[in-house]
Parts: sequence; structure tokens; C-alpha cells
Amino acid sequence: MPGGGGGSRVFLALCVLLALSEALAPAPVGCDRWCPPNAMCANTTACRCKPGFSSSGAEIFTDFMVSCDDINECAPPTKVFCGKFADCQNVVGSYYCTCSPGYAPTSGPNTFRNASENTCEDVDECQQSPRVCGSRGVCRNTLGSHACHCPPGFALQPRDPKLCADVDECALGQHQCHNSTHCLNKVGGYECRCRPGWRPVPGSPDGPTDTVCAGVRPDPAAQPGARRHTHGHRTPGSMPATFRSLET
Ligand SMILES: [Ca+2]
Ligand SMILES: [Ca+2]
Repeated sequence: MPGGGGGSRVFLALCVLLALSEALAPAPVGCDRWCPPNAMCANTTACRCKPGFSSSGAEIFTDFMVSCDDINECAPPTKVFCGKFADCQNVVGSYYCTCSPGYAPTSGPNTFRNASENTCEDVDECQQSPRVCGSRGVCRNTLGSHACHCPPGFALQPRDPKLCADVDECALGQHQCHNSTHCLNKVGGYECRCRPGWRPVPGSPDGPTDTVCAGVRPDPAAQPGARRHTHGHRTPGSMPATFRSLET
């Protein structure tokens, strides 16, 4: 180094040594410093991987190019058996077992290491609070899951398929109303009401889905003074203009 004296070179070397000694943690007695990450020393000149890691070379190695890589204990072929209704989860340097979705441990911790610690059982979602199927849905428990069903007149909402909402049978054309009536949606059902000015025919209910209504044909020439009941036509728009209300 031009211009540099021998004393300054020695000082520089001392500084580097000091910095290095501070950066390196003290190695265990009899252990070599160069062991790679996730390794520990086997003796003063060799390393071995920590449990949960596998060597890219020999089990005990002196080659500094060898690395210690995580073992995926869950991947086949595997000796790990978490047991029924449980899943294996690999983590760096280790693994653990958890109950599968829809299952929960009946006792013990949420994570475990093998089937002997497994107490996973189906969760009865239908017993949970708040009710998973809402106030109207009928819940049916299944292994690992559950299903929501709606009572007649309700259907699962597309946006929230666990909740039942009223079906508008009138708007959807799913009603059975006679053409002499108009459809009126109700929560959980619908009614068939007489068209304005019409009345249920004798014997017909007023409102239920089988309501049939009639008007009166004012035809005094044919039957003077008489009132004549006529059933509505099948086509809603075909009501004759000559019909009028039943007189009360
Ligand atoms: Ca279940
Ligand atoms: Ca309805």
C-alpha cells in the first residue's frame, strides 16, 4: 500500500480482527465455527444438520458447500401419521398435526405430533350459536361440514348461501294462481286475490292459492234482473269489458 507504514497496516489488521471477533458468536467448546445455518457441530472439524433438517451431502460433513434444508415431514413418503380427520402441517425444522377443517379436538391441545394424541371429532355446527343457518334455515350436520335447508317458500340467498330469504313466487312466475286472480307475495308463501271488482266463486276460498274468482255479466236482455256468475278466463288480459263487479 503506497504511503502506508507498517504500523498502520498492523493497526488495520487488529481492527478487522476485533470486528470479526465481535460479529461471530462464541462457538461451543470443541465446535467448528463454519457450520452452515440449521447445522450444529459434530466435532472440531465437522458439522451435522439440526433435527428437522437434512444435509445436501453427508450426514456429518466437512464440506462448507453442504447445506441443511428443511425436511417436509408431511410429504410422502412420510413416517408421520396424524390420525383420522387430521392434517399434517410442515414448518421449517419441524411439523405438527391439526384437526381437519370441520373437526376439532375433543381434548388436548389444538396441535399434536402423531395419531396417539389425536382426539379429532366432527364439529356439530348445528349446535353452534349464533345459528349457522340463520333464524329460518334448517341445519343438518354432516361429517366435516353441515348443510342449510330452507322451509317451503324460502330459498338460500345467492349472496349468503347459509341464510334463507323469502321467494317472491309472483315475480318469478312460480305461483299457481288462477287467471281470475292476481298473485300477492307473502313472506314464506303467496296468496291469490281476486282481481279488482271480482269475488270468489261460491265455494272458493278468498286468498289461498286455489282461489277462483268471478265477475257478473250485465246482460239484462238475456236474463232480466238476474245476476250471472262467470268464471274468469285463463288469459289475464282477456277479461271482457262488459264484466262488472258482483253486487253486494
Ligand atoms: Ca359437522
Ligand atoms: Ca314468498
